[in-house]
Amino acid sequence: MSSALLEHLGLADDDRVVLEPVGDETPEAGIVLTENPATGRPIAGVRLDTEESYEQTMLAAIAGFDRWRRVPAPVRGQVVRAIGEEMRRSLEPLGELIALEVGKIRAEGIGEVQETIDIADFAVGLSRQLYGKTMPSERPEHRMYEQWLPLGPIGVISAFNFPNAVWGWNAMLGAVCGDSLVWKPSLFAPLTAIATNSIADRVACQMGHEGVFNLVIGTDDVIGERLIHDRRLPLISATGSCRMGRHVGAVVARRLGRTLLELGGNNAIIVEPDADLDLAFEGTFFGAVGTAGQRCTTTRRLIVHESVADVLVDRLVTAYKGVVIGDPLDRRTLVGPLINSRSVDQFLRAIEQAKQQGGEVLVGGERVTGDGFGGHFVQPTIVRVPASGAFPIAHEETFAPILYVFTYRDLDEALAMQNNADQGLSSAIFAGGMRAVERFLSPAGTGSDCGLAYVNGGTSGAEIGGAFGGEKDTGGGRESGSDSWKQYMRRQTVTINHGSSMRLAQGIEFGASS
Ligand code: UN1
Repeated sequence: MSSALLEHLGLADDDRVVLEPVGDETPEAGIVLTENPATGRPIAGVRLDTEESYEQTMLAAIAGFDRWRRVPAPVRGQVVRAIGEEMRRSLEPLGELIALEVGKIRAEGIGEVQETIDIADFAVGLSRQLYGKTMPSERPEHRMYEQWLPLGPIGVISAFNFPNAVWGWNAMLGAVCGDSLVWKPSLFAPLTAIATNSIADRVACQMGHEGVFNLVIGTDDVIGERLIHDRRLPLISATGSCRMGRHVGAVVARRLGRTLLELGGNNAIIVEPDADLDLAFEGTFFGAVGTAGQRCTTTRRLIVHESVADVLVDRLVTAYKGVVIGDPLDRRTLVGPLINSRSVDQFLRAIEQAKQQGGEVLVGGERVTGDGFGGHFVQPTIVRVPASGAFPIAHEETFAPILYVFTYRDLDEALAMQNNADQGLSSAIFAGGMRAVERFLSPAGTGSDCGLAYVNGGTSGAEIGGAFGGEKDTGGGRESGSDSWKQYMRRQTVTINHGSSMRLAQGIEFGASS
């Protein structure tokens, strides 16, 4: 399976990919092994970039930018359209590669590529809508307007869990905005990155545009640090942990660069007494179990009214018991492996701490081993939180399928619990009546404090059309839809005097003639 797939996606011929020999022995210096998390076995070796090759790529991106920014935006949109078409043709193999390399189930791998296709479509339309405003000047015979200009080569850092779509959000928007990209993907998903970037670069080059889509693969120490310190990159868009984001934010701020940070989440679903419990069940199930709990939007906390808690939780426990865990490429599987053994350790440690802090494990809580489970599998887990006392583990984002269940009596209490998290990415309420919904969405800002708020839908699975991101430790950035494109451009306010006298703003008179 894997070799045919690598062949099909052109990876077998890529200079960076080392297919043979891939054994258990430590690879030669400068090569990283990417492994299949379902088996724990290596898939291929990938050559890492060095400082020198980084510099070459950077120079290509600078030259690429200088040519690309001169291409009219709607023409750039046509290149993005062709990339979207090529992604459509590669939908299944690319989705399968994602499943193979990061362990998300096939349907979700394909869904991720679909997300890139969707943002490509969005970006094509956008390429004719990079609108600036016109504003009336206070002075006669003056005109004022703003225009949006390409920003530069931009740095993109992405995490393992969305190795294709997060690039898509940045790359498709950045490209129509006239930027070139230098992408540093996760070292857990280098093959997906190579396949993804090759598609975009090949299409762009065939249409005569070299140096727009660039890739650097390397460690955080060597390549990551170079990238974030590099003053030639006016924007660093980074997705990953809060710890990483804090570092990137500080380094880029010191050089007065721009960041777009999309970091962790500790997302909650509130379930009101009059909620449609079928919907609440489905939303929670996908939100908490999907992608084996490895989305930044994963539902980590269920805050359920005490009157419906038992019914809903019993139903979830039954469903969790029936979940098919296994090979992500097997179409029956709902839960694939975690990305690596460290994630399994963190899962086990969180469960241990939950128990020590008085939590009751209602289902799951174990690592899954045995035949066919050579990789990093764990059971989706529900923990009931003790009625009183601190429960600090629920404040941590453990990147694994653990759902903490809290109960509440009144909505204010539930809203306070939902907002009592360091991060502010995604939130949801299931409710029948509009009063609770309106309090959750209050225009005074007293409801959910998150960047994403869902009503009768779970916390994960955003469409591309909205701005995606969140507040507090989530980093404040907004990617994907709406007006997120503005972050990939620089704004210029233009004032034109088309008269024959010099008039100063604020009515100031200055000079001898007055
Ligand atoms: C992420 O986990 O970093 O809303 C992104 C979602 C997806 C994106 C998740 N569209 O769950």
